[in-house]
Amino acid sequence: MPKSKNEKTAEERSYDAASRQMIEVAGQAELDLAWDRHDAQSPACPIGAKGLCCRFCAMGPCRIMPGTKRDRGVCGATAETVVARNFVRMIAGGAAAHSDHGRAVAHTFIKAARGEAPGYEIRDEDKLRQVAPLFDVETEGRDKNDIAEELGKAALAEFGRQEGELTLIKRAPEKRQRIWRDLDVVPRGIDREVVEIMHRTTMGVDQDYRNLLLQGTRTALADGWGGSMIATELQDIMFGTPGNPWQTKAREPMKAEVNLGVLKDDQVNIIVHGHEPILSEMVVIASRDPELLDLAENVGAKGINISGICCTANEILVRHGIPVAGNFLQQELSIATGAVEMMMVDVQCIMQSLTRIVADFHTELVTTTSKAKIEGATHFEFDEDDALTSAKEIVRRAILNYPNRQGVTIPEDKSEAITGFSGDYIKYMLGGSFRSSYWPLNSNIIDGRIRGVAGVVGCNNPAVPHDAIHIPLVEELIANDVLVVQTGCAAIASAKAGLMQPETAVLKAGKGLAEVCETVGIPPVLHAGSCVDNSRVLVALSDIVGVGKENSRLSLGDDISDLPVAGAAPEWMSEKAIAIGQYFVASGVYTVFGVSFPTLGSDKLTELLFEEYKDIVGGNWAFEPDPSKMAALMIDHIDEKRRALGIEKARERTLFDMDMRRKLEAEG
Ligand code: SF4
Ligand code: MSK
Repeated sequence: MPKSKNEKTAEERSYDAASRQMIEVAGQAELDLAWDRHDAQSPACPIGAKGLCCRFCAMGPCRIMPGTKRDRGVCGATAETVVARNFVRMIAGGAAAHSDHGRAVAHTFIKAARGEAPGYEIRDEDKLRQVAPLFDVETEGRDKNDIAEELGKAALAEFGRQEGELTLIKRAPEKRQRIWRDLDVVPRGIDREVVEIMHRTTMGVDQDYRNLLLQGTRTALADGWGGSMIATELQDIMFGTPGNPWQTKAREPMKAEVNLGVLKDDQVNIIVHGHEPILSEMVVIASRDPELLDLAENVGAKGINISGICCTANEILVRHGIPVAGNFLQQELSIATGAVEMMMVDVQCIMQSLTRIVADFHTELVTTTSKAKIEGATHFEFDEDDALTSAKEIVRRAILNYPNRQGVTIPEDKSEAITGFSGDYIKYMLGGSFRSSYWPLNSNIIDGRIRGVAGVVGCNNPAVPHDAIHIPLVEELIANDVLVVQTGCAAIASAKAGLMQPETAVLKAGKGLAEVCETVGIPPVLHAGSCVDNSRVLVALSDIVGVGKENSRLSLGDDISDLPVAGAAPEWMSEKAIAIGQYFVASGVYTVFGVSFPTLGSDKLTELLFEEYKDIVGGNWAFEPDPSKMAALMIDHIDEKRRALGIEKARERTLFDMDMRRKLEAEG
């Protein structure tokens, strides 16, 4: 295989066949990809990589080098302080991104309830009636739009709240809530916690790494149990809960195709990319408009093909079965196919390099929100008061761009995936509509068929081969009877690798997990949605704890930290992943990150997060870049929790060697 221009082969850069093909194509065309820029930036600054660089005031920048005369900043800040400030600012960035998404959804939700945003409606009335009482909104005898307006306002008020406790905190097990209250880390308001981090980390304020981390924890909780959870719940009510069999228009998990092979050489291809489903939902509707379909035909196309990248993709995948073109590191590759008439972006995870790459093709890059403009892109401000008109206009532009296509190279690779396992749907699959609950899950964990549950989430990162950490990790977990729940780009990686098909249970899962999956009819790897949908996992974990209250025989402890569960983000890159990791850890979940870890510059702070947190919050961080060792850490943790619960039967971990991996790949 020829080498691409910066010496690494396509095989060394990606696990995924479609991406390898497009990396080759891009290399031959001398297109500049994230991998090339990563190589150009290497070696990374070792001081910054460990969190030891501070540029928070003009006396600096200061590079802290413990053990030398540069062991403090000009202001005297220690390694602990600098690393902690950088770490909690990452949490603030991530929490702000997820939460501002939640706020945007709440705005549209209120307008939809008032009938001021044509095209949007309250679709899942059952979920509306489940969520409203959490905010003390009366539902009895009230019209759905009345309830929704009051719920939307109550949710919106959480962002600017100044005191008290965030409402959705009470969904956590009581013991967990007590832990948070004792530590004084219950979030008071979403925006307030982010602002307080920015204050505390300016020059000369909070200079105690432990105290900084407490505020980091409070802010992360404001994300997971606040902003992200509000985004997920209101989106479900407004756009439909994935797989919810109780809502008015019954739904089921969606079968969809995933990978660059979903692009069509004879249709207008529009890729939606980013995170918020508010516009993309309307673009999906607009793409079915008969007038626009006629226009497409008139320009010589056989239809309009919408597909997605990153979490906007996940949002419309789990609700409508809209195909996914790829995950984070495939955004540039999708343009390099020459088959994309328009890439429409909203917020988060959008590379500025897209403007350079579209310049070599006919693709139009369109930004749609005043929060995220990109120099060189076309800006088309989306009007949510008349969303369908905006969406139709965008689709029309894409259609008119179709005749400008030049050569097209679309990889054939795509996989089928069953997706959209919201908590409600998992409970329904396990227990049926009359006794929908996690009882069967707890029972299967107790009898050992399912060893435990792992959340594998997060991004891609050109610092490690694309998808190549995700896939072996997930395969090793399921081979060891660990049920895997996924969100974000990690979920897309598994979907592309064919791991989200029910047959995967027979082919790749351990005997016990395969038995459960076959009986229930689910794959051993469940797609739960986008990055904000990690909040679904928090609710699911609380519900699993709650089973023990209903039936002590099925108890798995009285807190999330008692459960045989673990989390991982093997290829993370975004600050949002750090916020997610911190709220999982603070909720009692052992969480392993790959790639690199941003606190390694301070032994004391790393010790706090990796070890002392076990006793303080019941969950802790770990860092391990190797997927097999990462799986071992997670399985060992799960087994430790099983032993503590008295449900561990002695068994070996299935270790993967190269022969097994080759055999699995041949079978897959
Ligand atoms: Fe340096 Fe302190 Fe200023 Fe940071 S805040 S740049 S460590 S002097
Ligand atoms: S999109 S945050 S690259 S998962 Fe949610 Fe993917 Fe990470 Fe963005």
